[in-house]
Amino acid sequence: MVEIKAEPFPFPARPEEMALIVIDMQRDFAEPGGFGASLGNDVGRITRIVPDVKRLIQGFRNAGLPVIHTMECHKPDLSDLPPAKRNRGDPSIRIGDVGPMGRILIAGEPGTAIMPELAPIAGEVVIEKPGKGAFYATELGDVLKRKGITQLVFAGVTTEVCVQTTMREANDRGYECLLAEDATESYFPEFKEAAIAMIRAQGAIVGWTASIDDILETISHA
Ligand code: TIU
Repeated sequence: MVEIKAEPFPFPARPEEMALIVIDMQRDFAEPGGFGASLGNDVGRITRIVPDVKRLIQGFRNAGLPVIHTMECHKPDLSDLPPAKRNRGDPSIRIGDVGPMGRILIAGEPGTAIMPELAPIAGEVVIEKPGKGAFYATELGDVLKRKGITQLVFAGVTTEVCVQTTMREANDRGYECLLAEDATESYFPEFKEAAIAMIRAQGAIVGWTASIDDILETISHA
């Protein structure tokens, strides 16, 4: 066992049982004309963390540890899109509608793709998920079991929506969860800060948080 410097106390790492989960680094959340922008958000906040997420992914690849990517997306016939999700709020265009990057959040459309800088490489698992959490209605649990993974490092967007939801799902399933603070972002800085605080409060009630450098320092020497 090795330790990663983390909050609220060191993370007891078992690198051989660890995977990186990169949540939803898709064009739809980061580029004008996509889903994030349709909800009225400043997508520039997301684009800014791309080099940091890339560094974390590269560190896991260099250490020979699995990188798993997720994508929030729906089937072209919308059969996995509950009306309650499609009809939520007052977006400028809805999930399934045609936007400048193709149909919003639909599998296979250009805007739904993972950003090219962070694209999965051969052999990396990509989980397509219809919900905010990556365990709901996906094969993620089976994939992790098959690989013998018990510890998850999290990156991606947005901190308080898909990242936090997936961390809570994972925590309830018995995984030890560590959030890379500088490899996640929200459209709302105050929500990112609050999500980090609530994850590690009460003695890591949902999980730990750490910097990319401290995570890579430990796994590169493991
Ligand atoms: N809107 C928002 O903050 N997030 C999402 O809709 N999905 C993810 O977080 N991936």
